[in-house]
Amino acid sequence: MLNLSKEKHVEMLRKMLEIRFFEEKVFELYAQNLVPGTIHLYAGEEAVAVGVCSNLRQDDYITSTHRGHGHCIAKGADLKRTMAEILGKKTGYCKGKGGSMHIADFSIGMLGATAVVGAGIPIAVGAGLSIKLRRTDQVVACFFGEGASNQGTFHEGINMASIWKLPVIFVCENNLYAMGTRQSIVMNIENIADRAVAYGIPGGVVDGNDVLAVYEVTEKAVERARKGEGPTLIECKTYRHKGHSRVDPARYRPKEEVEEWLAKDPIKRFKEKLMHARILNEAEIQHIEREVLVEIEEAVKFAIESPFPEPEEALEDVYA
Ligand SMILES: Cc1ncc(C[n+]2csc(CCOP(=O)(O)OP(=O)(O)O)c2C)c(N)n1
Repeated sequence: MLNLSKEKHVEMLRKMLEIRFFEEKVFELYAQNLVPGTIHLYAGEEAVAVGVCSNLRQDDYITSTHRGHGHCIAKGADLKRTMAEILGKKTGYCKGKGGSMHIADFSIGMLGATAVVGAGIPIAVGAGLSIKLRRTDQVVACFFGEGASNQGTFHEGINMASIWKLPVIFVCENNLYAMGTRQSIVMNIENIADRAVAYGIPGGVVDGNDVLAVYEVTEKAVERARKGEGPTLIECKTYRHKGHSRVDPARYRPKEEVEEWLAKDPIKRFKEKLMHARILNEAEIQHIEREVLVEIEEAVKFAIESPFPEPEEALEDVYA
């Protein structure tokens, strides 16, 4: 266990549960035809977003991906407004016009999810440059998948962040597949973190299903970034529990592989660790779970009862 307070451990477990229960609910709501557009669920990868964001201050930034609900929640997004946006409602973060893949909340440093694979990377580098020019000690955590690490944006962005020593933590969420494409088909390396060498920055692989391990490596990267020493590339090995998007049954994944990763469920493992270290007992964990379920139910109720935007509002807040 790490030398963290009981409150911090509880906060991390609570955030992971919020993400899991939120995603389970979104999965159900989609089946009820209440979600316009598609969704990409983060269930199974909670330890990454929570391990990273638990090191960040409110004024630090993150950039996200098409699989962004977990990043939003980990950075402190409002569950009600997030759910409302996914359901296309007026009370959502983008007034119901952005949907699942475009949630942003500048007040908590969440610079935005994006449907364009790899597009969050240059945004993070730009935010890093702005921090450097403003001479603050903020940092940016930039989430992206291993598929995105084959995009030009990754190579150009990481190079620029390196030469200018920008305070960016590049967090590669390696869930083994980009849509249905296994990493080994499109890359001749096993670890994306090896790419750090090419840009002269530290890089490392971490068990992305172990929230404390992710926390620990991020802590060092954040410290380095705050001191003005530049970026770090962290590769988190993890696995999405569901298909790429809601309509993907993920039949391309071998059954044994799915079972192996389900057994390494990050929430189950964290709960076991907490109980083993006597930080929380089973009853306390169940109590937190019940509280989180209520929170999620309230978010769903809020979203369902909220109105859709009016047709006249269609062109408001549109920039391009
Ligand atoms: C520029 C661009 N190319 C292709 C796509 C289609 N696409 C959507 S998600 C995805 C796979 C992304 O894989 P990865 O970056 O590993 O993230 P993951 O879905 O595994 O979290 C692709 C190819 C896209 N949205 N944007």
